[in-house]
Amino acid sequence: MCGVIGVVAKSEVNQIIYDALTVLQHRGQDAAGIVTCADNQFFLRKANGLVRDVFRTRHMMKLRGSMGLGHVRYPTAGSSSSSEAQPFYVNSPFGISLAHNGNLTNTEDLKRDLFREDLRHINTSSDSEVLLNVFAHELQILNKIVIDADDVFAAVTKVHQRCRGAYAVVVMINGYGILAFRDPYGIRPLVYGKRTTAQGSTEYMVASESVALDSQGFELIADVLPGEAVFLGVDGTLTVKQCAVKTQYYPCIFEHVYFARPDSIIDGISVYKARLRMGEFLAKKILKNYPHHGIDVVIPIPDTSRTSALQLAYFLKAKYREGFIKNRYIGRTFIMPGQKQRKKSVRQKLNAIDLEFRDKNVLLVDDSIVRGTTSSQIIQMARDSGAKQVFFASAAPPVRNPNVYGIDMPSRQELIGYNRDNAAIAAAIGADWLVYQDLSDLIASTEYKGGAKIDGFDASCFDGEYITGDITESYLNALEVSRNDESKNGQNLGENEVLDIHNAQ
Ligand code: PIN
Repeated sequence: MCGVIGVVAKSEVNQIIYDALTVLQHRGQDAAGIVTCADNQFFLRKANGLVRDVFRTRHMMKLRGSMGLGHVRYPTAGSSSSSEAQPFYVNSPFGISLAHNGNLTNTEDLKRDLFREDLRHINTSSDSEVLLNVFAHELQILNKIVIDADDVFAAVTKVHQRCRGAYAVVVMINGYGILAFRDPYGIRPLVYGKRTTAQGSTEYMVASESVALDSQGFELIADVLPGEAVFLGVDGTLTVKQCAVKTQYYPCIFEHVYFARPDSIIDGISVYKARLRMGEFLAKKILKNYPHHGIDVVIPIPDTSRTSALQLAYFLKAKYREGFIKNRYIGRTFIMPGQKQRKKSVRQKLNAIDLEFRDKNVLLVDDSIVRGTTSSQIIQMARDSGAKQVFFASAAPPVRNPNVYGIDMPSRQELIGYNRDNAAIAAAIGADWLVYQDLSDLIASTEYKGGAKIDGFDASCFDGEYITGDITESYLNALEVSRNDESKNGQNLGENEVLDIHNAQ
């Protein structure tokens, strides 16, 4: 998962992009980058690390210009080295830079075609570099010295014809402006907004989540629709066009479960409201399945599940307590490479308040169970703190399938829900009983008056249905090989990366 930003303004944009990236930091803590453009020159700074570590004053001073892009990266298989941090750049035509959230599912075919037919060389294993070169090629073969928004949209139409998978993209074209587009299913989120300067001119921002707009004083205009492209010209113009021949609105439901910030509105759906409703549906299921549940206290596993747990407790008429305190200076467990590190970090990250557990029947709530490693350790912590019985509720259904659209889920073998039924998962994590959200209820959580006008959700990690229609068993098997922890460790996630960061001083 990644976060992208694009800004076209009337004055320097480096600070706005930096600040907006810190607001999107939850979407990726692996690498960060900013590219700006001034006087027909691009200025780029990107490296592994958090936004606050990657950009020093000396970098910011060099990031000149009134338009630019920003990116934060989540580590996905094959994209962990600092050379694969984004934005990417190609010099021809015009000078183009691109940042991307998502994952292409036909990268290998595209790479081959780019090399053999388009005579373009791809120098990394990043699908974003592939995407950039496909776009650049399609713009180049229009053979125009001067282009307009329609030419840019024509190139996007070709990108849709060639690229499969999930992509929410921002592109900066030297001398022209910033383009944003979303794949024909709208799998990954993308919004745009505007603000007015004191002098009365309009500035635009594109971002993965509306919270980035809010924080910088931009007012949300709309979500970029599936297949749609938005062009923000350097002259202050905004042009929107549908570029895909066939579209279906199928955003990723995992954004609502876990990834997005609760104060974001994605595709017209409030993430916070959806999470509240997840808790309500879970409570109803518990009351139905365990009418004599005997739960004394509902305790969230911080942070994401708090919203659902609060509503769950309310509908169960049970107490809600903060039983685990999080060390806020440790990164998210979910993104850490290597099982050993992952196991070690749970206790470093959370500490139990014994009094809230002692002699109580406790319902622990988490947003999802992926590998089950966190859940089993936390259940053990609850028991160590004196809980009588420990029940567990997951605001999402069992994760049984890998994600191919840009969320770095582990391989199937590593998913605790793979080939296990509910009872086996409960036993594996050590819960007295375990309740999962039904997928129909998860979907219903996002439905409310004034909510989204979508066709459905990409819920492939729960139901195994891949909306792009190109995910075969052999694709999943190949993914398996690239995603297991051994292979990730074999890549550049080791000590060298730490050195890279320090050397970039
Ligand atoms: C963590 C959110 N959430 C917690 C991410 C853990 C699965 N895990 C997915 C649960 S936070 S495991 O709220 O953003 O801090 O099942 O893989 O062990």
